[in-house]
Amino acid sequence: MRKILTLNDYLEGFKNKDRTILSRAITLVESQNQDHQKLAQELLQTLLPQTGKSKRIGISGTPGVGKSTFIESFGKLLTSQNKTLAVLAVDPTSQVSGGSILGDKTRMNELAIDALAYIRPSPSGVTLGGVAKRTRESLLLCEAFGFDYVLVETVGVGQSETTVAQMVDLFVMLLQPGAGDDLQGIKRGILEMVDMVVVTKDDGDNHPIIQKAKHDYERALHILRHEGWIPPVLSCSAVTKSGLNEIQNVIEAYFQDQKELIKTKRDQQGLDWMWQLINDGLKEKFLSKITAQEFTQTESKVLTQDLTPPQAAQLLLNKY
Ligand SMILES: Nc1nc2c(ncn2[C@@H]2O[C@H](COP(=O)(O)OP(=O)(O)OP(=O)(O)O)[C@@H](O)[C@H]2O)c(=O)[nH]1
Ligand SMILES: [Mg+2]
Repeated sequence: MRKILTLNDYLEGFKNKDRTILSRAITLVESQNQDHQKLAQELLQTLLPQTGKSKRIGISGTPGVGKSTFIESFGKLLTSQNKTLAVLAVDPTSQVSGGSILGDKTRMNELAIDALAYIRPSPSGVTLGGVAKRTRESLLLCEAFGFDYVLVETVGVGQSETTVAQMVDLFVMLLQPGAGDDLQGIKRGILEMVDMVVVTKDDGDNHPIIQKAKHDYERALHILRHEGWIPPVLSCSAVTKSGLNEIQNVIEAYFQDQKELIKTKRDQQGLDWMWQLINDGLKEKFLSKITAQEFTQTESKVLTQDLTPPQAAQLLLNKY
């Protein structure tokens, strides 16, 4: 059995830059066990003053668009400049497909053994809501550990994009025209969230399609976002590595020049997080006050029209 770690063990491990301790701290915040949760909160509280210094970048896109390969190439570019990075994955589908974690392992081969990089696959067996909560906390742990960058990879399915957009400074959408990512196919809500678009796989015969798609995306973003930061549209090949330097330059310029925007974003994200936790906590308390039977009975009355939905809701809320 592994030794049970105390708060001090964790803090000591963080001070000594011990990766094993970081991994165990993330496991601690992912744990459902109440004692673990209590210790995790104490740890986060103690480490809080050391957080906030990383560049938080979200990487999203449909399955197979090239997220992991991009992170591998971009990550290697960063580490070649002696910069450190942590990679977290938010992937609610991986439990179903089972493929992505394996995929990530094989596609981040070099980064996985790079001493300046740290890769943490998705937590398994938790719902998206749970993943979100844990990823936020894992992100803070990585910051406290001192990584220059924290990259969060998420597959662009359902709510996960919004979830990640709400915890990063720069939300990057990877797109692959010709594989379903034509302008018409992209949800408007997503274009409203992105801070940067990267067209992937700009190699081989793809170049002409990609040039055209870039113009389309640019035009769409200009129509949608005409003030403040207008998301740039770039392209790269994670295989030939072309375009990666330019992407890095744009990213660095964003962090350099948009400090105020990033501060506003982080402030808002902090408040949203607090309210999210209040909502979750209230709901949990409310649900614990009412029995399953009371719920079923009230639901039946709504179905038989003995109660209107507002009456039913009021009846249950009154019990709280
Ligand atoms: N030609 C070319 N192929 C690429 C490039 N980037 C990724 N690929 C290929 O595209 C496929 C999917 O790449 P991944 O990096 O696993 O994509 P992903 O978005 O992480 O996929 P999921 O994690 O499953 O959602 C792999 O076969 C890669 O080799 C690129 O820049 N050029
Ligand atoms: Mg992947």
